[in-house]
Amino acid sequence: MKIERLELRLLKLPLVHFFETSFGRIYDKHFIIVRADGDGVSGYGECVAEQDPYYSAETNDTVWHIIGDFIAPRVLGVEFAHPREIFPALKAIRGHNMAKAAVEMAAWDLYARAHGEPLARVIGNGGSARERIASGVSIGIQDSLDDLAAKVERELAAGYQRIKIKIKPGWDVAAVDMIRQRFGSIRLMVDANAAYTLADADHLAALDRYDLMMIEQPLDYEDIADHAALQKRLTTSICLDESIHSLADAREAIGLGACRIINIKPGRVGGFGESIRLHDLCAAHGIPVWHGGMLESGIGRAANIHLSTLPNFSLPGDIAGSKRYFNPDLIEPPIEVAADGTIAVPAGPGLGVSIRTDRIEQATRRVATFEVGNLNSDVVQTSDVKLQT
Ligand code: OSB
Ligand code: MG
Repeated sequence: MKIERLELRLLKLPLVHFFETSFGRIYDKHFIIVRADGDGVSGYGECVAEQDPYYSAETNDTVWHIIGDFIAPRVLGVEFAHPREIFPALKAIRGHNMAKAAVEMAAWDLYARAHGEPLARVIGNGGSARERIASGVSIGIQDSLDDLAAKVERELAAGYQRIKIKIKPGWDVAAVDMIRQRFGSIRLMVDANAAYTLADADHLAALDRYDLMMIEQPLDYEDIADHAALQKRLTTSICLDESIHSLADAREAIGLGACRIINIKPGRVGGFGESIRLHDLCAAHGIPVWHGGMLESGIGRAANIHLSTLPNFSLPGDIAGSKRYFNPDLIEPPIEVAADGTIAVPAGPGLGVSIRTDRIEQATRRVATFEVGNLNSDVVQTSDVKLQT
């Protein structure tokens, strides 16, 4: 496969409902879509970097810079036998996994489309992949416990197989207690997005009596050692999200007993190639994984569904229906969850969904294109589209 042209678009799309984590509240999603042209087809990738460096150090602006100045020159016009060769080809660039993953995702889609195969088959090396994936929801911090109860009720009625709520100091034990009292023994978990420290261990241990599936990323985003100490003091399983940036991080976390479960987000680890290796490493150590979410549009969401067909994705992921996020979505048909809380894996080539380029165009705030032979800034087309307010 060979990428002849890369196009970056920075999009702004309003969220159907605001999303609040321990980092704060957002009403709109600002994100980059990558289109890769080559081998007579186009592939799409979605970047999970956000406007602010809160979930991760990367932002849309750092991604724009790293792709344009460092990734594009290393992939354009280069013959790759398989998209899994792309991450190793970017080894000289330290970090910036979200930027790498966005380009790599477009390359996987391009490769799968050029071969007329669904992405899931390429990811699974042609093996028979599952046709549906188990879906859960992530419910942000709400203005009141009543608002939270209304949300949980709606998502359970929609069929979702597990509920995750975001927690932070001041919005934790009482929220979980309320859900257990009102909704009984549903599959429930919490995600702290690094809002606590080891000094909160006794407070967090108060969650042990609620039979949670797991507590996700309670401590610092780079920490592994304190998580290991905390896991010894909790009966609830710890799941790491932010702390796992690489296979080396996962090996260390598993070795130290810092978690019993790992959340996989391709953007966090540098793409599908690394996600597959991480999935396999966890499988070899008896660590179940599930697919995380970053409020993706249908493009990233479809890709996540394909990856989730691998066998050790044995817990419901944060991959829910399009209409919880964007209306309309950037794809047709939108991703939908069935009454049994599962989502069908799109069956067509590549991502298996059609891309609504008109909607992408409408949401675009900035465009840049990079072509073989047109790599210096004189010929790179960067135009700032006037912001609509
Ligand atoms: O920690 O899993 C997270 C969204 C943005 C940043 C971090 C996280 C999340 C979610 C949302 O939990 C999951 C979803 O896409 O629904
Ligand atoms: Mg998380």
